[in-house]
Amino acid sequence: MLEEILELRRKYDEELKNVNSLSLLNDLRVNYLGKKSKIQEFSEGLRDLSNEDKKEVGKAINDTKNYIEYSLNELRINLELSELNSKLTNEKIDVTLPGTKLNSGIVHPITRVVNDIEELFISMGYDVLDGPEVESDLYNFEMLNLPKGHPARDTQDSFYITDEILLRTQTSPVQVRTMLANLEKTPIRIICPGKTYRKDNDDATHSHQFTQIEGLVVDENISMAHLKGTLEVFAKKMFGEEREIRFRPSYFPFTEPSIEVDISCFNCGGKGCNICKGSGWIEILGAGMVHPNVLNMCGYDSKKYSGFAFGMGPERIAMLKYGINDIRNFYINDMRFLNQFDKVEKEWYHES
Ligand code: 2U9
Repeated sequence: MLEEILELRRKYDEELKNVNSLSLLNDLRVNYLGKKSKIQEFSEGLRDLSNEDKKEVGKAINDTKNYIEYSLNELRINLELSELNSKLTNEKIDVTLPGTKLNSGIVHPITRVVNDIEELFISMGYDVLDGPEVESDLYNFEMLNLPKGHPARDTQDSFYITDEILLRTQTSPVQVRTMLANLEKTPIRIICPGKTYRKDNDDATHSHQFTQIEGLVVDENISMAHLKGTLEVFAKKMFGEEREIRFRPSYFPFTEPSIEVDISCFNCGGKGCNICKGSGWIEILGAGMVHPNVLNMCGYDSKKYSGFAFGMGPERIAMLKYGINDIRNFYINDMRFLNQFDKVEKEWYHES
C-alpha cells in the first residue's frame, strides 16, 4: 500500500502542474481529498492491516493528505492573486473618459412662462386658482355677459359636448365660480391659468388648444389706475425694466371699458423693427373694468363694488420672449425644439 500511496502522490504532482484555474483546483481537491478519493479508500483499508503496518501506512496517508492540502492551499492563494491581478489590469476604469449623459427633462417653455407669471402675481398678493376644463355654457358664456345668440360668441367657437356643456373657451368661468362661491363678498385678487379650447384651424398663430392666464381684482373703489399700475409691473418684470405700456380702446362683452395693452418693443426699444412690425409697440394682453352686468350676475353689487380683469396667452408671451414663430412647436414634443430651453433654463438659474 505504501507503494500505491507514493504512486498517488506522483500522479497528484503531475496533475497539479496542469492546474491553472480555481475551478480546476477545486476538481483536483475533490478527486484527491473527497469522499470517493483514493486517500479515503486507503484510510478505510487501514482497518485490515496489522497494528505495525497500520502505524506506518497511517503516517504515510496523513503525510500525503497534509502534503496535498498544503500544496492545494498554496496554489489557491497564487491563483487568486493572479486572477485579481488580471482583473485589475483588464478591468481598469479610465476615470477621465466622458460619462454617459443622462437625459433629464426640462420645464416646458409654456410652463416656465406660467410659473414666472404666477410667481410675480403671488408676490403682489394674488391667489392662483384653477377649475374644470369641461364647463357649462352658463359659466363659460352667459355669466360673462355673452347670452345665447350674442355675436361675440362666434369669435370663440367651441367644442360642445351637449347643448349646455362644452370645453371652456377661456379661463373666465373659474373667476365666475370664485365670485359666486365667495358668499361674504370679500375682496378678490386671483389669477387663473389653464388650458382652453376653441374650434380654430391650427396654423402658425392659432391652436385649437392653448393656455390662458386671466386675472381678476374685485373690491370697493377699484379703478383703471389700479389696472394700469398692475400691468406696468407685469410688463417690466416679464420684458425688462425699461418697458412702457400703452392702452388702446377695445371691446370685450365682459369688461367695460375694454382695452388692449401694448408694451414698448423689447427688441428696438420703440424705434421700429421687424418684431414690432415698425410700430415700436407689441400687443401682449387684453383687459378692462369688469362689466356691471357680470358683477351683478356673480353676486357683487355693482354700485358698491368694481373690479378689473385681464387675459393673456402664455404661448404668445413665450413666442415673443424666445423668438418662436410657430405656435405648433409647443405641442409636437420635438426634442430638438424643447432641448433649446435647457440652455435658457440654465442661464436663468445663473441669473437668479
Ligand atoms: C370675469 C370678468 C372679466 C377676462 C379678460 C381679456 C380681457 C382678454 C384674451 C387675451 C388673449 C384672451 O388668450 S386670449 O386670446 N383675453 O383680452 N380677458 S378681460 O375678463 C374677465 C374674466 C372674468 C368674471
